[in-house]
Amino acid sequence: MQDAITAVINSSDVQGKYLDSSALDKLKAYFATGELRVRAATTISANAATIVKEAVAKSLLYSDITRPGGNMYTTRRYAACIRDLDYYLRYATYAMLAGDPSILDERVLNGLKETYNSLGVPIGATVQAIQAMKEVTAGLVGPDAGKEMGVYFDYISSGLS
Ligand SMILES: CCC1=C(C)/C(=C/C2=NC(=C\c3[nH]c(/C=C4\NC(=O)[C@H](C)[C@H]4CC)c(C)c3CCC(=O)O)/C(CCC(=O)O)=C2C)NC1=O
Repeated sequence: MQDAITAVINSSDVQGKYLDSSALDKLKAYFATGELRVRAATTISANAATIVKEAVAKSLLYSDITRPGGNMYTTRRYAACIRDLDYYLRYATYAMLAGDPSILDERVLNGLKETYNSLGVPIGATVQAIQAMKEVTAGLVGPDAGKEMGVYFDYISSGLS
């Protein structure tokens, strides 16, 4: 896993240089948003179950997916879906705190599409639910932190697509 600081340092180290002004600007931007990130993470962790529930209500409930024959039908599969959404929310929050998406590649997206395809989990509907979490989260944490979280929800969505 990488974060905004190690990303900048690693790329300077590869070139055997001190941080140049663009690297320093990236660090400054990251440090300047530190408080925002920590506050957003606190709000998200206190409201995680609500975020998932509202996102499901916005995107999946009362669709064919929750009816007999749908992939969320049966309590076991419904619970697996909710659990997956909670994973996405938690890992997007980690990535937002780190200011870097690498944790998503390593711990979430690696092999996920293949798993979904082999189980018949619909990817389009999953992406819709992730996008619904993005909206619900932005509503809770405000536009600036919401935009930052949006980067990582979108990263998961495009990694799945
Ligand atoms: C932390 C990283 C991580 C991820 C991301 C993860 C995902 C993940 N989701 C799974 C299943 C599943 N995922 C879903 C999800 C859904 N079905 C729908 O129709 C909805 C659109 C969607 C929810 C948004 C369902 C229903 C299953 C169970 C499928 C089955 O067993 O038939 C499985 C198969 C094993 C299991 O059932 O636990 C994995 C590995 N596991 C991990 O360890």
